Amino acid sequence: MQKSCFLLNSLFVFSFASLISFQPENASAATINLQNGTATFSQQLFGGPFTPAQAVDGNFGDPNGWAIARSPDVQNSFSETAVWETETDVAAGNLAISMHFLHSNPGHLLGRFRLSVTTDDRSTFADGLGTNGDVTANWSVLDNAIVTGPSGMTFTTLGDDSILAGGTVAATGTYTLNYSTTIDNITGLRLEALEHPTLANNGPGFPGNGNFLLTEITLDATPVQETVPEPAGILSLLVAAGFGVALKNKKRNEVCD
Ligand SMILES: [Ca+2]
Ligand SMILES: [Ca+2]
Ligand SMILES: [Ca+2]
Repeated sequence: MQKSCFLLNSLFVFSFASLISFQPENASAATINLQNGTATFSQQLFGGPFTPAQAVDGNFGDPNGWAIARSPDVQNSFSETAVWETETDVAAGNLAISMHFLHSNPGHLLGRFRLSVTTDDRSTFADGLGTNGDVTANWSVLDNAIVTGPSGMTFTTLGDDSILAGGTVAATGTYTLNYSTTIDNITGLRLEALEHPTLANNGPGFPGNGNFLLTEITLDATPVQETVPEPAGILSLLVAAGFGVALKNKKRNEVCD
């Protein structure tokens, strides 16, 4: 009887150790390449074009990126949208999206913007055109952003989950948006540059003409792995259940004393 009790206790300890060892862990972050940059409008003036393709070309030099000024006279800029495909499907989990504004003409940062993702087939959006491109897809707005940016700048989330930047506008800088999403198999990313009455000429950027220069946008994803126990974990559960039955028998029969 002592021997069988030892065996049961050993199995019990083993089963819990197995359960602990198979607890889910977050995978490490991976950089997801973005491709086929497409926009409603890309700036042609002042040495352009400045396209969303240049915002994912890995070139952090200047000037190189996406900008939206429309005229040298009126110098106006309006709400514009850029989209990119993810090179590979992105699993549900944590998304860190960084927008780098590195133009030598200071203050060319975005004032108001919103980020979204889609799981649509890549062939149905992002045709690579810098102007009048296909930005239409089933977009899901990302929310509850944790934002970091240049020292002295503030970030306020508005009712439509767009983000309004403010405070002391930096000469150059990077905004990093951290999101947690349950959306799985993400195929695309959308950036809406949005006007707002508190910005010069309504924005969307901080300069007097509402322009900005998005030098580069990057996506780092950390998938959250599923919490389903692996086979060894399931076996442990069964062993533990068996031990429970044995414990009941022990109490009834006092076989382990
Ligand atoms: Ca670039
Ligand atoms: Ca404007
Ligand atoms: Ca496409």
